[in-house]
Amino acid sequence: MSSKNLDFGTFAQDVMLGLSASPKSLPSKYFYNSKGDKLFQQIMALPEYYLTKKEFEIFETQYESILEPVLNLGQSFNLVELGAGDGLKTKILLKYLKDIKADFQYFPIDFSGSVLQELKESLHSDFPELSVTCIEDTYRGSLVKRLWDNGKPNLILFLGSNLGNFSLKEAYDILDHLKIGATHGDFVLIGIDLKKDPQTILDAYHDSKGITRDFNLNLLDRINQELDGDIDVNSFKHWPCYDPVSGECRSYLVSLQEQTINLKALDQSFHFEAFEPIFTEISKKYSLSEIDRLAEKGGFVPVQNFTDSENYFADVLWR
Ligand code: AVI
Repeated sequence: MSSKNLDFGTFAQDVMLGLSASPKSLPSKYFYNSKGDKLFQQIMALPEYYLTKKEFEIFETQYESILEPVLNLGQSFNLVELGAGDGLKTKILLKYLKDIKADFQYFPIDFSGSVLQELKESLHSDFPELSVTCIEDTYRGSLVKRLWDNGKPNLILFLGSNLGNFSLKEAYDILDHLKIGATHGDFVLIGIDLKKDPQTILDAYHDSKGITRDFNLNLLDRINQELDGDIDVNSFKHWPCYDPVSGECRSYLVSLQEQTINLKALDQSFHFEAFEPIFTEISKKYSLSEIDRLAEKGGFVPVQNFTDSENYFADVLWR
């Protein structure tokens, strides 16, 4: 590939922009290639990564209340899921909806084609009669296109603290897009990680097995593979840090030495000073009052907050 022929918005273009910027950064959406998808599955099973377990608890114990408002509409509806992943939590809702013979269609959306393929197969074996339409797209892209729009009301799921992977400013932009996607007086259910003991949060992004480190470093592996790079992955250190004021857990890859990396596919070299960081991910946490403000400023009306027994995580239902 020649650097002159790069399409805007591609991995190559984003790497070029991110590594040329000061401070350097790489978009976290690129974690999710097939290796990254597998590593993320392992992260979700880690004892330190409480987020998945807490949200699972909320779904297991409160699925009826979560679904009550949309079922009370008394009509056929769409269950739309942004960033569906393995659909593990959603399957709890799907099972209940199937048991009560609810009339609905499921639209899982994910940026990762391989994740969608796996989800499609597992849904086919778990719920053979379910009407499923997979959409491979970004959050914003899918919300603007609204491929699911068949005039029926929607319950849009945005689970797993995916909103946390955006800064506050970007989160408002996502909420603006959610309003475009939620046109029929729809409901949105958003999974949000709550502020808590900073150590608990930091441990979730600095696990003892080093899986999160590998997940972060996989960005450099991916650059090596896809852009013909010569990066020595071991010369970078995974460095997460949590700021209890902003609620931002920010992850970096810090160059342990002064070095120049070469990306042949881009015809480009990038220089790193010793201990120069690449910012790779934000995982933002909110308090319940900050969530109320988010709803109000974002133009949504809170319907109900669902939290786990330790108040670690919240799934908030808005209209
Ligand atoms: C997908 N996302 C909500 C995860 C998070 O917690 O920010 C991604 C992740 N990054 C490191 N561990 C997990």
